[in-house]
Amino acid sequence: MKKTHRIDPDPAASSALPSQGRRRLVEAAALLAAGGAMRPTGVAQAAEQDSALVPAWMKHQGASILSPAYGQPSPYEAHVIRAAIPGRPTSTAATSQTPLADQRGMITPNGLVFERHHGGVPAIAPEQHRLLVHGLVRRPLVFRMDELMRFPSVSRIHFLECSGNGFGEWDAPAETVQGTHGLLSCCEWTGVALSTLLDEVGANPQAKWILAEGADAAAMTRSIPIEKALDDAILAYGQNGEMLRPEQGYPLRLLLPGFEGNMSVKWLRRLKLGEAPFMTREETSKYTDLMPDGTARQFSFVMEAKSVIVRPSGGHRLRGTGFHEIFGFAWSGRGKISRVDVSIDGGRSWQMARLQEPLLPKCLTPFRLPWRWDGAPALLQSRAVDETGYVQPTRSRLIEVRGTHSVYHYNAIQTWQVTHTGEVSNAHI
Ligand SMILES: Nc1nc2c(c(=O)[nH]1)N[C@H]1C(S)=C(S)[C@@H](COP(=O)(O)O)O[C@H]1N2
Ligand SMILES: [Mo]
Repeated sequence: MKKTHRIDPDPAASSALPSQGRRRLVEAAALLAAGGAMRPTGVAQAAEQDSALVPAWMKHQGASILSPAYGQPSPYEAHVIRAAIPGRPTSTAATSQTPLADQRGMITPNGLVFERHHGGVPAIAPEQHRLLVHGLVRRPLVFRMDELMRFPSVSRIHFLECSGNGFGEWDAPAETVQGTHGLLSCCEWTGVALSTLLDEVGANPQAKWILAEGADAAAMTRSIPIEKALDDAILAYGQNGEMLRPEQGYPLRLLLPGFEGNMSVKWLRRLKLGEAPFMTREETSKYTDLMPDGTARQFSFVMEAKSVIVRPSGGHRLRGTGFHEIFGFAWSGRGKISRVDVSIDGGRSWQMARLQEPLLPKCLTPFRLPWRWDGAPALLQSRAVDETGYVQPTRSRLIEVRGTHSVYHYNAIQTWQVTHTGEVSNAHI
């Protein structure tokens, strides 16, 4: 019988390990956990009772191929779904949130990507969709989808975050991480670099801004600085290996990596080049940040560095003391994440988490820290640092600078409180 390693839930047992410091101890625990079972009692007996334990599904053929032809998650994962933010005026000017606590790795599956629609999801037949590019260009052009898809293509993995993500955290804390951080996703986007298309139409040197307009009932319009358009903007038609989902802008969306989600205009139908920003509704009365002195901060395009622990998080209950993996995401609209620190004591002391590779710019970066819970109350926090040296602020520091009149761009350190019974909840400290 194969011997399994075990992690003793008794904290005193840790003294049996060589004294290599607490960091090494928890890492050792993690390795042991990877090679063995958390509750080894059942495993030892399993070998002897193997024949009795042969499950029913080994005794007959499983389901056939193509059932269904487009695959679905296991029915046992039916609880992993988007959730609507309650209290919205209509179901079409509305928002649903990504179930981050159940995301396994960097990529958000297409069916779980949060949705933000200002006028519902239009049903667009791709052969009827057109993209008009005009204004300060040498030759204004109208593109069909099949024409756009003949251009050289690019694929890149980027997060997309609504600048309203966490808006409730200014004063009304949500219970789960889906509620606090769920206006966030990360996909591999495929399409044409906007710079390629601008070459084709011949952007006039006076063109400094581009108006992007969506073909939805909201006719979402935003002004994009030309530097961003030429840098890394994508006209995306692909999402995680398939065509865009209708909710994400089928058949064509703008994707502005690292910028507030609102500017990644879905169902993109028009780009107009001009000399100045176009001052649309969504960049004047909305998507501006009211500062403590009553003035408004305009054009806060970039999503600053942020992170959150998703396992464990609000609504979870730790099942017993001993090993638990702390798992979360960090991201920055300015580039790569360079470090994530994790605290289990509300920010008094910090440990460096392991970052998942490859480290990509403007991309969700999963982080992990092995943790041995001794049963004492804990305050779990994560703090992201990006390659520019920007450090994610504490809640009090953010409020000191920004006040509490803002809706958008809340990026404070999140605290999850763990009680001695293992209940996890949102704590504003
Ligand atoms: N045409 C159009 N584009 C849009 C929107 C919209 O309502 N209409 N919502 C914006 C907002 S506020 C966000 S946060 C993102 C959300 O993208 P997603 O629904 O693909 O997650 O799309 C942006 N692009
Ligand atoms: Mo948004």
